[in-house]
Parts: sequence; C-alpha cells; structure tokens
Amino acid sequence: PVSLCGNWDMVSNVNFEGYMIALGISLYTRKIALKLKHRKVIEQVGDQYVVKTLSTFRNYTFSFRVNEEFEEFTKGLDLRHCKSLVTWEGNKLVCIQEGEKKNRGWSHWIEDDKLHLELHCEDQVCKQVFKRV
Ligand code: RET
Repeated sequence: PVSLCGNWDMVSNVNFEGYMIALGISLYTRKIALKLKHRKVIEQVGDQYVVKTLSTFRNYTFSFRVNEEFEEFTKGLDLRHCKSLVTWEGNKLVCIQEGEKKNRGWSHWIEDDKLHLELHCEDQVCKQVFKRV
C-alpha cells in the first residue's frame, strides 16, 4: 500500500466531540480541542512506526510495530491503559485498543492523496481527513 509517512495537516474533523465525550474527556479540554487543527506526523524507522498528533494545545505521540501488541497509555488524552494492536487490513492500517472502553480503535488509509483517519469508541465514530504539507 501507499506509504502513510509524512507530515499531514487536518482539513476536516467530523464528530470529534462525540468521540471525546465517549472517552470521558472533560468539557474544558473538549472546548479547546475542538478548535484545534491537528498535524499528523507519521514516521517509519525499520519496522517501527512513530505517530505524532501535534497541536498548539497538546501533543500525543505513540509508536508501534505492525502485528505486535503494545501497551498504550493515552497520556494527555483520557489517561487510560490499552493493549493495542495494529495490523494491515488491505490498504488500511487498523488499530484495536483493548481496555476499559468498548469498541475502541482507529484506522488510517490514503484516498485521493489524502490521509484518512477514523476513530471510534463505544458508539461514536469520528472522521478526520488530512492533506500533505
Ligand atoms: C489532542 C489535543 C488534546 C485533546 C485530545 C487530542 C486528541 C488526540 C487524538 C489522537 C489520536 C491519534 C491517533 C493516531 C493514529 O494514527 C489533539 C492531542 C483529545 C485522539 C489515533
């Protein structure tokens, strides 16, 4: 599949509010977070991915190897521990974040030169699209 690596700037963000509510993010943080334009920086070193979500308010960085379960601590988000696993499903990089929250995960793919990210938690789905910087 096409590489997800690079720098990406947010162009749209649908139902981020619903996703944050499902995660139990405070009203105060949600108010700020909703106004942010995120930059996604995806790097690959060997078989290790590093994904950075950057904003003027807070950053969130994690890294993983595809097909290898890892401990994820969502520092700066909802402060939960997940057992996370990222796999390729066709052209989609799919993550399942097992933990306290049901149906939690995300998937990334490229479509029309844009980076798509779908985040889900419980019954909420957030859809984000990014363009290359
Ligand atoms: C920000 C700002 C502070 C509040 C919240 C944030 C959410 C970040 C999220 C990042 C998810 C990244 C993923 C990347 C996958 O490749 C922007 C740090 C709630 C939800 C899943």
